[in-house]
Amino acid sequence: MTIPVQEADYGFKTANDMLEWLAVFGGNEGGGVTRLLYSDTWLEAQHALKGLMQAKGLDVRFDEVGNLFGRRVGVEEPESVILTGSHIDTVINGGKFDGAYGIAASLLAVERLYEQYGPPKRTIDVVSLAEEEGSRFPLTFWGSGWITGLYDLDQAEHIYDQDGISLKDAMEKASFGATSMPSQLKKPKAFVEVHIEQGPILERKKKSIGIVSHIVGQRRYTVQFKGESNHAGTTPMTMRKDAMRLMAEWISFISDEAEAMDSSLVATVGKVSVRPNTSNVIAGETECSLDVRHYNTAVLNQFEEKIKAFEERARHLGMTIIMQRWMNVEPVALDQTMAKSAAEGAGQLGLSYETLVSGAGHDSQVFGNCCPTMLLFVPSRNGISHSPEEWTEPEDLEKGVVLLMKELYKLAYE
Ligand code: HGY
Ligand code: MN
Ligand code: MN
Repeated sequence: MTIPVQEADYGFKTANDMLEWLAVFGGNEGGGVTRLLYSDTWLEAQHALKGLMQAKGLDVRFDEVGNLFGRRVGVEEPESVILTGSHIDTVINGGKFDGAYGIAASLLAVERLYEQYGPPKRTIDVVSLAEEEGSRFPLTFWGSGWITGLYDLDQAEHIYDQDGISLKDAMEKASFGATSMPSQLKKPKAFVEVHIEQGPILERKKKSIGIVSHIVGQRRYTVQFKGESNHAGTTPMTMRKDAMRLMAEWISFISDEAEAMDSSLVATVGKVSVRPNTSNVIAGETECSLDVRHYNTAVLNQFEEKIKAFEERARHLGMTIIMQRWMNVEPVALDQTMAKSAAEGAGQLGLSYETLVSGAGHDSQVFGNCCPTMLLFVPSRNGISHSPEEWTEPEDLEKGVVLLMKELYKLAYE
């Protein structure tokens, strides 16, 4: 496949300019962006970023799964690697800031540090991580999970997207997988990620920077409801095994339970499918997603028990519910020393900041279990994300870059 690389002069001086350019890859009507793992738009974006990194004088390479690295080699401790970046993939019709901003901010920070101070003592790798969202395949953090050893390649064989394409086949079609060049899978000395908050706290509290202390635990499930297809006109209400009605009841039940159980617990059904999905047929089978999050594992366990109890109701109606958990990421506390350093840095720069828990999942929660990790936020307008309405003011984007520069200087130059 020839990769059409968007011609650009690469002279970006702001994150906003770089994000406008990057949003072309996978840009949808109405301003949203869709870049699903190993899709053509994903591949174009990674290759365009490779061109940008090369134009900035970085040594570039891909690893087996398609993570893209742009390296500034350290002159004193080249083996000591500070990794900074975020993910290039998006949700379907998402915004242009989620993930991409962290890559843009890291590229700008590394470029400005080099212009001002020359090469670092320790190596800095800017990384465009292949996948974080779990938007195409029932798996998340494929990029950071590969680097940290959470995943190996044969796991890709038995995971399929909704068109029945395996992660392995999609990876190899994009020229990655075991066939590609071996990467230096080294444990980074630290990981630093800058990301939009995707929530309302910084805007509401009028703070420029979020310093993340913890990232919530996250569980994702596929839930199947099995009843019996039948005629919509001749089947009395009391004689139905209506999988659509059961799913609707279940969604109301789990939502009410989550609201009642704990004000920090969130449970979301974002995706449904119906078979045979015909207006004059009682649905015999339905399926939905479930995304559950909380900063305390005990609450996640308690909620899981609670919703399993609903299966008794289904049996009583002569129907079945099958709940399959395909993701279970524990809550993670990020490095307190790095968080304290970021607070000092923000203070020295005159940037207001707030320490907070992230309700959104991030690659930082994968790296947080492998090396000292720092996650910084910039405000999201109206707290909106995973939507074409996602927006952060250019001056807020810039504040994130300036603080990232300061923290990378401490990690790689001092
Ligand atoms: O879903 C999340 O929290 C993240 O945006 N992937
Ligand atoms: Mn993200
Ligand atoms: Mn996201």
